[in-house]
Amino acid sequence: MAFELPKLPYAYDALEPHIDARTMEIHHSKHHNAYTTNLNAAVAGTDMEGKTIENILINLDMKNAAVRNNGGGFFNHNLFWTVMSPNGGGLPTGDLLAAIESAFGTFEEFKAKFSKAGITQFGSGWAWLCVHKGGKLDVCGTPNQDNTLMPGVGCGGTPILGMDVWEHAYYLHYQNRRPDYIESFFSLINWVEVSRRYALEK
Ligand code: MN3
Repeated sequence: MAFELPKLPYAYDALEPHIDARTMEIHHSKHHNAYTTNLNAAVAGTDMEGKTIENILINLDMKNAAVRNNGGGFFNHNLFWTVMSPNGGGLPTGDLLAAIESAFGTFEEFKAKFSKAGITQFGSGWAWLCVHKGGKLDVCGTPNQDNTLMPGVGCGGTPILGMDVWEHAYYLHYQNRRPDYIESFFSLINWVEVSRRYALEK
């Protein structure tokens, strides 16, 4: 069973004005599609074929550049689309908000730390909110398509919120203004979905 490009849970123009429709269309139909196609080619005929993407990444040989880059790209974008919503933004609630306040002090301190991870990631990469077994939260940044499921990458744990800071995620609308894109991302975060993932992984 090959990996498949997931459908977006909303239209390409649904996240405007924060992320423009053209960026979304290219990002999903070209970039994410290419990671998916290349991942399928990279695992074909190996003992990774037929395994879940999580299983592949957790057990990854980091020297396998094709699976590292394309498996990371496949997983990361699958997560990215679901943690944004046209009805997103605002504050998390319940257990997730309590865990954020426990780990970072306040929501605003979490926002500052997560934003800084994205702003200071040199070149292409991601910012993550991760949960360790037991429920403790962590924030980190990773380069390229790496993520914290991979051995020895970032803060470890399972990512429940990911923010793409590759230029392809924002350049058409924001050009070099990555901090403005990051501020807008907070208007899109689907805290219902992030909370659902937190409850599954904690
Ligand atoms: Mn991307």
